[in-house]
Amino acid sequence: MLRECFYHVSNSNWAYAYTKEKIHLRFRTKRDDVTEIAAVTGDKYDWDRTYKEYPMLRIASDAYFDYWEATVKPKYKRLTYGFRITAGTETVWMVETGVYNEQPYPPGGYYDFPYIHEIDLFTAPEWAKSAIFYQIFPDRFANGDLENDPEGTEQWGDTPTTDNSFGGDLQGIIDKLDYIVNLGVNAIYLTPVFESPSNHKYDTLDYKKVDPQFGDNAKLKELVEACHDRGIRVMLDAVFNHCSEHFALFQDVVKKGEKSKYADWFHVREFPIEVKDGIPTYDTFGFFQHMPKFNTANPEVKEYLLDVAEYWIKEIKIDGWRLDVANEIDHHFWRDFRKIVKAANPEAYIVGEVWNDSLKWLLGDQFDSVMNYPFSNKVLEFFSSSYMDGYTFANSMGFLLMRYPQQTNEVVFNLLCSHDTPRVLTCVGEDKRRLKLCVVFLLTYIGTPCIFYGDEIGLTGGGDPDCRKCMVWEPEHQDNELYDFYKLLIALRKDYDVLRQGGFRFLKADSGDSRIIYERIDDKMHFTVWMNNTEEETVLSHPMETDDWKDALSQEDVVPENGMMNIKLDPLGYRILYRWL
Ligand code: ARE
Ligand code: CA
Repeated sequence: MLRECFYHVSNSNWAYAYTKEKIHLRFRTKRDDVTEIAAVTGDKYDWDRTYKEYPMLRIASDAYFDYWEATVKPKYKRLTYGFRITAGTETVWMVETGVYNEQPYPPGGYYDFPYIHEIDLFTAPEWAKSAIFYQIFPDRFANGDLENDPEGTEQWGDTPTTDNSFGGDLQGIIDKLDYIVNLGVNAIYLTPVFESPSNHKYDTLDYKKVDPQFGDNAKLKELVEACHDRGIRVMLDAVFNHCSEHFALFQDVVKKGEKSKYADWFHVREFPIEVKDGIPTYDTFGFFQHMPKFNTANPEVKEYLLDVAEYWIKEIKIDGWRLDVANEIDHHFWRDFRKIVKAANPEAYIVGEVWNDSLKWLLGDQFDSVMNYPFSNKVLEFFSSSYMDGYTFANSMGFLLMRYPQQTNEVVFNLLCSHDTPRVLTCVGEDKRRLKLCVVFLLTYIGTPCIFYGDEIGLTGGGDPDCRKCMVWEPEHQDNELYDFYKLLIALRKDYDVLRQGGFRFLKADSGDSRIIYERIDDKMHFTVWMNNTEEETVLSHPMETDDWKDALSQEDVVPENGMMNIKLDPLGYRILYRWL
């Protein structure tokens, strides 16, 4: 056994309370090295009377490691524990003080989960586990009111640039709600809508005022109410890392320098405020002088922005916040943000925009979720060509799943693309068969999926701003077959809880083979998804004991032969089978 690969840390994503009664314990070993692990547990105040062993299941693997998990239910909310690890005839024990050939005398030196406090529990909003989001960039979705079109509004459908506008607005979204409902999504995420001089509104002028080119505060309230009437939740975009350089309080600092009472609202390196050799004398988002960075550690700034966060929840009952550049704001701010937001709406969904490993924000005291770009990158890499094999893809997914507590994995914001990235159809070389494989995976995987507006009717686009083309509304220019495919898969996910909450496992993910099979399973249903990520027709086979399988899209019976299910797949084809348990 390679003891150097053993890994566990208490009170982290390796040991956390999943509910007020249950603790998830995770352990890492070298891949294919260990045959059995048991969590040996007890209450340190009366070990003998409370001793209990829990076999651990191997729940994921990546290129180097196997990951094991056990769900432990301590009788008295306290848990002291260690691990007994076996490979063949060799058995060792690992506790907090180290690895031993004999079981250390408990409980001294064992790991400790001191007490499950319900108030500390990380619970994500229940509705987010069943949400299917649709992301809208308001200027480009639908123009419902020509009166509010800004000066120089372009012809709808012309080429987007970093600066031009097309007149999209909130009335346009209201007008298209039937389209959104018909697609089947049950939540929308709007990029910023508050007053700002840009077309993307990520440089805010007024945090409590809807931008006039999108409408007004009453219109936003009307949109949210219209969405709620249709069972659609609404998440807005909170831009608290920075504001516009024309934001009045920043301008006060520009004018008065250190004498301004807002001088400490920003990170000014040098007064007077100016731009020297292209670099502002104050901190900004990136190096964009038009986006001065807030000093969110300043209590006045925190109070101002948290008031904004609370205002829109209380005022128009929004259902969540997506947090722009979330990783560059301090943790104190986000801890207070969560308290204020959850007090205003305990079911509010908090999604941080963090492109990297986000564990520090996902331990229950800050975000519920993050935009899962690492997921997008791997899904696009695997399905955009056939060079990555299933083994490598499965390893990537396993590695990502083990990053976060299960509570986050169940509501992590899974996307294929966004307003910041090239569109999925462009990433897969405009091959709609590959696009469909990405979408099947997105909509049958763990987490909360989000579809970027227009993907469903075949919009293409490279990086920003090309990914922000105007939505196409003429039916003759929409890919209706693709729309129906999205609608079908969205309905499938909505119809079957196992696709949202069930266990996940790869059944086939081999080296040198891009064809995969994976399953979703719970105590009622079993789904298997078969994917041929190659350009050749194939037959995928996997042992299946029972013969009551159906095709989830056609409902036709699919029967194994002599205990072997043989599924014929077209090039870049897929099939989804299911059975009731
Ligand atoms: C646009 C163009 C720029 C151009 C600029 C001129 O993209 O090339 O120079 O206009 O003004 C908003 C607008 C953008 C605009 C930008 C700057 O939407 O159109 O740029 O403001 O004015 C990193 C951050 C992440 C950030 C992305 C863009 O970590 O938070 O960069 N995303 C948010 C929003 C954006 C928004 C802003 C931030 C600013 O979603 O839409 O941009 O409020 C790697 C790194 C990531 C990096 C990512 C993308 O993966 O790990 O950290 O994200 O690449 O670059
Ligand atoms: Ca308009």
